[in-house]
Amino acid sequence: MQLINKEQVKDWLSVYFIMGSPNCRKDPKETLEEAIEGGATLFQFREKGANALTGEKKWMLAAELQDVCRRQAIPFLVNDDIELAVKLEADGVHIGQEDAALSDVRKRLPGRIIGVSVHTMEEAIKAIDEGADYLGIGPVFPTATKADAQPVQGTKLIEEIRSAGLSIPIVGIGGIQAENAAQVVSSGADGVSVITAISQAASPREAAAQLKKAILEN
Ligand code: TZP
Ligand code: MG
Repeated sequence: MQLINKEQVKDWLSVYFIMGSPNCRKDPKETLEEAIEGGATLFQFREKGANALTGEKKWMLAAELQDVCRRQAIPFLVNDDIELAVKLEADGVHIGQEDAALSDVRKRLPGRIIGVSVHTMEEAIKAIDEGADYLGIGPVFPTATKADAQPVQGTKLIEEIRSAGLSIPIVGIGGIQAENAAQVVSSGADGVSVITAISQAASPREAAAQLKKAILEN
């Protein structure tokens, strides 16, 4: 049985901010605070890439950012690291195809949000059957943020999933900015997830507000 309300998840996905310390132009805590003030609706802690923190330092940053999310009342998700999510009692996790199996993650985090990255219809159907709470689909547009990203796929898979009548919450990812966000939502996604558009902006607050505006106007 699905414990998490699908409509609530769809709302949370609208302006979904993802980052870790290597992505930020300013201090990560300040970046996140500003992003939420501007309209970010969900946060995923993704500490990856060159100079990513590990061990105790990673956990401390995660706890600090979780605290920001709690104070500003948005859910805090962890990318990949199930141990960290369990230890912090995070609101959920996001896993890729190479990460832990969804059924195992569900056992460790009952009642939490579990998002899964999918790149094909087969992967989407499998994730839905296994009880994913939302699907992350991309890269929609070219991105320089994820070195091992799959080929750019536009909005094709999002459209296919909706054409098949599947109503699972979906968020697009990869190269999304305020200028192209509406295109992602009009293809059938419930929201956009971004790293660079907010974390590298001179004003993360303004960047999140612009994304929110683009989604709402759609
Ligand atoms: N997965 C697919 S593309 C991507 C991830 C994590 C990176 C998205 O980053 P940006 O900076 O918003 O393009
Ligand atoms: Mg992963």
